[in-house]
Amino acid sequence: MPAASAAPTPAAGAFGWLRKPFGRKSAAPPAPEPTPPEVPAPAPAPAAAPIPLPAPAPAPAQAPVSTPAPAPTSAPAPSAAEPAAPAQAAAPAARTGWLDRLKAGLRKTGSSIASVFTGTQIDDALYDELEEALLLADTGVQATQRLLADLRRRVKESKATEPAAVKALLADALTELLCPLQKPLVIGEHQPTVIMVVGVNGAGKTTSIGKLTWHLAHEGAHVLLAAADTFRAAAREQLGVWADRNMVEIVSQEGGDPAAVSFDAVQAGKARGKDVVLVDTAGRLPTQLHLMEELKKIRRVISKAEPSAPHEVLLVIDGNTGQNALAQVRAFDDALQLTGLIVTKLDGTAKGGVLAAIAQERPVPVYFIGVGEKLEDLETFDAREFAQALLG
Ligand SMILES: Nc1nc2c(ncn2[C@@H]2O[C@H](COP(=O)(O)OP(=O)(O)O)[C@@H](O)[C@H]2O)c(=O)[nH]1
Ligand SMILES: [Mg+2]
Repeated sequence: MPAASAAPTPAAGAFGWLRKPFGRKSAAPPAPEPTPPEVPAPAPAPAAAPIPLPAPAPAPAQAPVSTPAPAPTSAPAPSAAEPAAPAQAAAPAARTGWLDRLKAGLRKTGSSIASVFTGTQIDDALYDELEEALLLADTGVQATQRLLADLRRRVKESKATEPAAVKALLADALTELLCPLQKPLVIGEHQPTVIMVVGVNGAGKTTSIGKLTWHLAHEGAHVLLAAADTFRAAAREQLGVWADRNMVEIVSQEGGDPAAVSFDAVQAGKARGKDVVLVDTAGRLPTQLHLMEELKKIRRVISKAEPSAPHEVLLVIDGNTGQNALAQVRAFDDALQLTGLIVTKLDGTAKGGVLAAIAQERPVPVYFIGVGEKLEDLETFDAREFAQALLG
């Protein structure tokens, strides 16, 4: 029996996104899509083919962290023989906790949108108010127009007569719009899976890498961190702290060239049989062209170390950035061909509508949302949950 089964893992399926049972030599088919969209997505089906993992080294999971106890430990750890259970089934309690925090973060937006539906009539005034509320929630002009048109159609079809019913129809419309963003990160197709993490300063890159590492390590995955934010000693140290907490290795080099550090890390990841290499980069604005060039160089150099890499290029965006987040997605995507997003700080004052704008204009999948500063405050994105949280 694989050693990982003995580790107090917070249930492989608890987060629903890691479909490779690390440390389990299972020939069983991967778990079903963790969160099947409830609404037919208009865009190409987002589901990636689940990937059976090339069974990694017998992975006795790293001893878990000395940090705050993981929320979901109450969920029964799956036996090694079983494939990962779908997320919701595994940890409803934990998931609800997340949702509460997300809802609390989005409450202001929710209450202003919800107030549109407190009247007694479905009339033009209602649609006007809704338009305003959506725009104020950072939804952007295009996504707002699309949602309104879709909503009017749904109202007509369902012959709804109560504003409250319109709110439910709006939740459906929003869910459908957000569905293309709902896609899990799949780890395990490559060994190592190389993930490059980019974004503006303070977006939450290093914190998100720490959280991700924590989840991966708890699944028995062997992670290597690359401190490619080489300019600031503080940045290297911050990543070092996360590495220590998670008891994973780190490749770091004082004042080194970020591309060289990334190259070394990928080489080391290959040589040491790591499952995942996470590359932390220095923050930059997309308008800082020379720094964007540097990111492209990191990307190129990574692929010299491993031609199939980087397998993921993730942009971390601060959920409070408003419409500027969309500009960031466009710019980083143009430069680096993003494969996914992590949207952080949705527990704060974020308005949330920007995800609708992203879905409308540059639908890069949202692999995770951050809802707090703690290790476990990272959750997969679920279109319907998010739509409901947004509408209050
Ligand atoms: N409330 C909250 N704070 C976050 C979240 N993610 C990151 N932060 C905080 O944002 C700040 C900047 O994070 P950091 O990871 O250093 O950003 P980086 O510059 O992109 O690496 C830190 O104080 C983090 O604790 C989140 O999801 N929620
Ligand atoms: Mg950082």
